[in-house]
Amino acid sequence: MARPKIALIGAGQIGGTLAHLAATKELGDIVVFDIAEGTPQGKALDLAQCGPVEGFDAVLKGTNDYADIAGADVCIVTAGVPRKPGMSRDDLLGINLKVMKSVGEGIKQHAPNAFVICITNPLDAMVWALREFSGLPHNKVVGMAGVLDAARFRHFLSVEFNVSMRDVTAFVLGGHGDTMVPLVRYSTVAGIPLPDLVAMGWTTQERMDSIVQRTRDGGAEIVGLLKTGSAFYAPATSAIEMAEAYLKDQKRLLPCAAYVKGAYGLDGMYVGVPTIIGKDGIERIVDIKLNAEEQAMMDKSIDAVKGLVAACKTIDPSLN
Ligand code: A3D
Repeated sequence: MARPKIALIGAGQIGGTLAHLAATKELGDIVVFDIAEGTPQGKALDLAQCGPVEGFDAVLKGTNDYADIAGADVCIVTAGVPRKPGMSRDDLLGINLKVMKSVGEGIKQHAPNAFVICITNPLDAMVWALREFSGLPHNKVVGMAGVLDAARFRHFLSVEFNVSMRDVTAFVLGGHGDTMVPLVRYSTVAGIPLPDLVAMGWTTQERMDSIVQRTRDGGAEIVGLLKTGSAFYAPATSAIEMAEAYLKDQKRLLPCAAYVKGAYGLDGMYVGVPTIIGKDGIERIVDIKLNAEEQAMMDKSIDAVKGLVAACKTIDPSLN
């Protein structure tokens, strides 16, 4: 049986890390596409030369030609620009919207059956635009944000409690921005909800609140440290978890920016919600019950995403 084909659109910091992870996990053969000449070719060759040492079998190819992504099973999109210190994700909207147009058209022409994972920011608006430009079914186009935001939350919690990260589960919903919604009530240590752990004296409400805020600011904290770009290791590993769930039909329950129509009272928009990912892409949206406070945070986040989508439509009237 032929190996799956994974196309990585964007060969920058995240794209290169995605290629390395996909190769070492032997998820398939990998094509790395970028408009920068030489960058995808150089990264693919460098990574291919890891093969003999790491012992993986994967063909890696770098290209500037969309025709090379033909027939891809999975496309992961990081093309665009990342933010610099002082910038918000929303500041990237104008430039990255144009990038989504060319990427969407490339995927539509050459890989219309792929499961597409968008990482480019501002995430919820860009995955929506990418879906519009590509015309692929909504269940096959999804944004990566919740897995990363939840991973950040889980990391901070495991350090706070001094327990293994493997035993910490967390949910972060809503848009991937300052209004994201870390759900304390649905986050646990081995099934014990965080509010119970506060009541048990494992931490204080004040410290819990500051961890929630640090999670919301998780991306900015890394941008502030790196100064020249944004996080790339954890974003890449998060997207690979989603790609693997699709390729291996794992039916993973992962928070993703998915197209929601009906659930959460929404009338058709992309936003972070719990989803099941398997061989059909987004197979189910999990409509969990929110209390009044959580719903208010979710509503605020939804409004922020709607504002970004409206801005996209103003910049590119063809999206109306
Ligand atoms: P970077 O290292 O700059 O790589 C981006 C690559 O895109 C560069 O190699 C560019 O040459 C390439 N590119 C630009 N325009 C095009 C085009 N039209 N077609 C193909 N390739 C193009 O950035 P990065 O890898 O660090 O980040 C990529 C994106 O991910 C940015 O928009 C970030 O803001 C975003 N990001 C999202 C998250 C989420 O959690 C959603 C986290 C971190 C970064």
